[in-house]
Amino acid sequence: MNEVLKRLGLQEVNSGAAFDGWYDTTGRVVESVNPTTGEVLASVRLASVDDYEDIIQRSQDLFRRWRMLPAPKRGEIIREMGEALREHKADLGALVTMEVGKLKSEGLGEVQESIDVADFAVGLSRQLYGLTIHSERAAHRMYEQWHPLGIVGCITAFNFPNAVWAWNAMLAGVCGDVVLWKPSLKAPLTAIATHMICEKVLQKHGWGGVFSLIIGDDADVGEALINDRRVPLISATGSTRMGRHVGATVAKRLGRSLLELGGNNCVIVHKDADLELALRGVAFGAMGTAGQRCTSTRRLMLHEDIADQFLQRLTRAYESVPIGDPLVEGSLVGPLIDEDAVRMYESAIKAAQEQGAELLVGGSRVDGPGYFVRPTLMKAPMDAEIVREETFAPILYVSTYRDLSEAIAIQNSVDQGLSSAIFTDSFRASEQFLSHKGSDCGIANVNIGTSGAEIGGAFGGEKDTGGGRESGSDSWKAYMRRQTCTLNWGEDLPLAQGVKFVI
Ligand code: UN1
Repeated sequence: MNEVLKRLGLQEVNSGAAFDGWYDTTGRVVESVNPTTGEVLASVRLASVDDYEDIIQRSQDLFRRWRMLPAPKRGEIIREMGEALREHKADLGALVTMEVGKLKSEGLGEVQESIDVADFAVGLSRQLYGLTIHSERAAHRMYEQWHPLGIVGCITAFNFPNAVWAWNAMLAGVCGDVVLWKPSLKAPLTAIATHMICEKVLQKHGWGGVFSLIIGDDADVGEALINDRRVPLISATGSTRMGRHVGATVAKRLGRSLLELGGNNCVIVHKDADLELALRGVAFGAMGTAGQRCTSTRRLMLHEDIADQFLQRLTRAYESVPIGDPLVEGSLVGPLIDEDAVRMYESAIKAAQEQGAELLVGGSRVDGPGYFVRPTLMKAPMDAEIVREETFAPILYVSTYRDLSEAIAIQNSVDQGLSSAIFTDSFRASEQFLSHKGSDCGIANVNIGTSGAEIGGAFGGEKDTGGGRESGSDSWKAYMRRQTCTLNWGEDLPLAQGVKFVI
């Protein structure tokens, strides 16, 4: 077995369930394949609904104790997790690259994102504060406080197999929740390695199980999780199709869901943009991570005055971008995750052509092992059905505009609402883009591409993106329940709104 996997404690066949130690799982065996080579890295024996049930019961008990540990003390444990992630950054980053095909620097960047959010959560553990509100009644005091919720179910996608769990777990952990992680079956090894690194810290302090792991099929374990009333919050990252099902199921039992779903992110390059900057921003957004970020740039609107010139430069960049093994320095485009993803890439290009798009660069698979495809640039009518969908592949649809309001309207015309960007040196254009009548997305950037957000901001989007916010700012509130408390220190019992009720 590969040295990196060995160093991270992975085995040829790994268990798919953990709560303060591993379960002897009995489900089918799923292989984790390196998308660069098509080789099997290691396997996982999936967990069952019985394993799930056991973890939930133990989590309920553990939660009752964990919530009583003062938040700053929980923060101290999270701080040590950040340290442990730092220690294993090189190996864990390499594993991300091997398992999902991200560039080496992106694999490392992903682990850094987890470290950053751990640091953020440590500070937060001393800032989980509520408001004090003036009461309308004499000798009364009113305030809000925040309590832990309970068990948080965290469902993650393959494309951020480490950081998205950390966004949720580090915050939920300091908030006093326990977290059960159900990772993607396409990236189980990163989940297992991440779990082991953090679990070791928890166990050292006698808190093994605060973060638990269940790797299983959606049809049994996944359904059990989202239907479970003992799990007050389900945080799910993935496709809009998945999120619609999770959201509806959780809503039916009046649970809470935090959804971070598909994007169809647009960059507008205005007539006065710094074209060099725009070129780099669009290239990273559209080709980076082989177009497999929810924040990847999928649509490009060019002002007519600069369109020809910009498109020429972009075409050259697309033609010369190095595609290859993401572990090798210099590669800029790695593989797609699997054969299905390649098929979806191919069928999207075909559909786009049928719907009036013109292929400018790319459009085909790269021969050889692995799931490599050529980054693809297409001139396309922005109202074509395929352009309105999220295809998780490096396909960029381009069109032109004359009037900025028209470009913004097109940018907003899709169902998804995650990320958006404008490149401009005009104060007016930038402010229009950021105004109430501007971008309708959860993320709106100026002179920065659509992907690569920092953890300090709240991350998420509107409409079909699901409305959830994770990571920075006040996203922690999603992991707690709010309580409004009114205290009467007087000798009378006045009723609010002047109501009289004298007995
Ligand atoms: C995702 O693709 O699900 O903003 C998350 C970014 C990253 C997170 C992406 N920080 O591109």
